[in-house]
Amino acid sequence: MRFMDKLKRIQEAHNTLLCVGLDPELDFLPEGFERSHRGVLDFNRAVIDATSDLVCAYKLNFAFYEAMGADGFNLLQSTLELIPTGVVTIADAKRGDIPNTSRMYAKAIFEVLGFDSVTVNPYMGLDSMMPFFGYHEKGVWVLCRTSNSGGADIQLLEVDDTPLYQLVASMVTRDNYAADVGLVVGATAPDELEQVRRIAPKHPLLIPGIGAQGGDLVAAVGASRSGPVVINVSRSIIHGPVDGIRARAEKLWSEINALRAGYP
Ligand code: NUP
Repeated sequence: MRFMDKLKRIQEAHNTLLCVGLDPELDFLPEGFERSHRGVLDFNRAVIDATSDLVCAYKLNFAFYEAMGADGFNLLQSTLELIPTGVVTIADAKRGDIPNTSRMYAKAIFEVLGFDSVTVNPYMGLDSMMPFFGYHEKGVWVLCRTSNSGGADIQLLEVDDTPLYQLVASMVTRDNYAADVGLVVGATAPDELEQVRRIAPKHPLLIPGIGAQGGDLVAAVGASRSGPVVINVSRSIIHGPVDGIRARAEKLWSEINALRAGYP
């Protein structure tokens, strides 16, 4: 099944655009969880058990796992095993290198770990992303306009009067690839989100920045009117008392769906 078919199917089945970010930090594990890789796995299990019917995807940011050393790599694998079949998995690894090296990155993430999709960094150009784009049945999310304030330092620079993030959006969406290609656009940049939608009306967008980063939920959900959208929320769901995880996820699920219900 193509990546986009898997995403569409789960979004319809669970009536959701929500993706929960599994970004566990030892220091933020709720009470009752051991401060160890075993405790992190128990925590990820608790998050998945509490939210799997509310989400279309889980996004695992590699930084939080790599910071745990060798245990972290095993945790990526064992967490993936806990995610129900049908729910999309996103490796937020922001990869990209010379083609020979990117091939190994892609192999590790798609074949060894078995993720459905990965985030890639376009800074090294199209050939650095092609090894990822070559995978049938996988998804690739290209960083376009990131949610951090420093993203503007580079992404808003203009080349012949066009901001770089718009050139990235045009460059990666003008052709079809074996993999399904989407763009990462932060909810903290609602104007740019609109511009990206203008350039790529039908391409999937991965939208982080809701909650802890103060992003604009109305703009994020609005982007779903023309094409698929996945809205990631990490800290504002997974931080806090463990028995509140479901309620926090449900609140966002409801807010997102209330906005969608208002569209003609
Ligand atoms: O532009 C981006 N902004 C962003 O926050 C691209 C990302 N991949 N992320 C990631 O999304 C970030 O690294 C973290 O894993 C998640 C947002 O987390 P939170 O702010 O919801 O806790």
